[in-house]
Amino acid sequence: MADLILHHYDISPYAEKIRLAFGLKGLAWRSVIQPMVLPKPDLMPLTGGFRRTPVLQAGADIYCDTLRIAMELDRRVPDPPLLPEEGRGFDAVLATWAERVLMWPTARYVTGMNRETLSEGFFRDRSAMRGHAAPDMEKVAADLPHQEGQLRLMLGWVEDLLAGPASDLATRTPRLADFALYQRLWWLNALDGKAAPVLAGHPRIADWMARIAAIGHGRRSELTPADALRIAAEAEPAPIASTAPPGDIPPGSRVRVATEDFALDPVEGETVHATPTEITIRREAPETGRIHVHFPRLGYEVTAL
Ligand SMILES: N[C@@H](CCC(=O)N[C@@H](CS)C(=O)NCC(=O)O)C(=O)O
Repeated sequence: MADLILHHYDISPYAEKIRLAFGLKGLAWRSVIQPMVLPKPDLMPLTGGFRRTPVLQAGADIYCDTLRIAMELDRRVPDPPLLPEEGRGFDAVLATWAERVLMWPTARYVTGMNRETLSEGFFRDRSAMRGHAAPDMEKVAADLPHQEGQLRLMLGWVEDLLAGPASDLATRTPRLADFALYQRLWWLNALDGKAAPVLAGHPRIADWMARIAAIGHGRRSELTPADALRIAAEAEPAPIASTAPPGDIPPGSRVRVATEDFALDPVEGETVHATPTEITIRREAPETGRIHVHFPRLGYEVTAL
């Protein structure tokens, strides 16, 4: 099987999910550092326009979104599973809450508290990604007490969950959902750590985070973006052997796949394979030749062209 190549940057919380997944499964992987902001000239030929972080590459196969990456890692190394069948409803609710609700006060509080470390270009890029004008830094600073209040409420809920309804998170073998919650809290320690004090006074969260951090990142070695492109150009996409029932989109359809949230990043291509949970499209780029780009269906809109 082709080597696993993660396109990421070190302070990406979503990438931290996948680095921990490598640790959990004891995997060796190659690390390609991509820019935090656009342009991303060495990533776009691989994804066809998807800019989000992280992206997993295996030869000429490109996996977008941490959910789709986890599906592929489970296919390669089933044990321990990131997406076990048992408990999947609880896991999906936990991950969705962490990444769609807790996401916002953590993102706003960390970037606001560390605004002097982050460049103006970073704020401009993220606002443009969400279709907004660049933020006024005075307003960002003035909003911090509100964000901190929201965050403290939610951290109280997580502390409560760990005490009772979700106490098995403290003992079970971690899964993707555990890493989804963890990555939001890990982000509070990121950059200059100016947001980290908000975590104090939550002993269960502290113990649980230490347990997850101890998993580590597996065996990482660096690779240049140019080498990653060369590997894609020299490879052919892996044959898709699927026993899944056919989905709603016949193979060979020309489609556009775009995230449902703020950064649309549409990618166009021809369907190779589609089921209710995943879709794979074929693309060609001069830098890479033929590529298969894989997405989850959750959170992505597929439009027939
Ligand atoms: N649903 C996506 C979300 C990924 C995401 O939002 N990542 C952030 C970085 S942690 C991002 O893409 N930011 C913009 C960028 O890196 O260009 C996933 O699970 O992979």
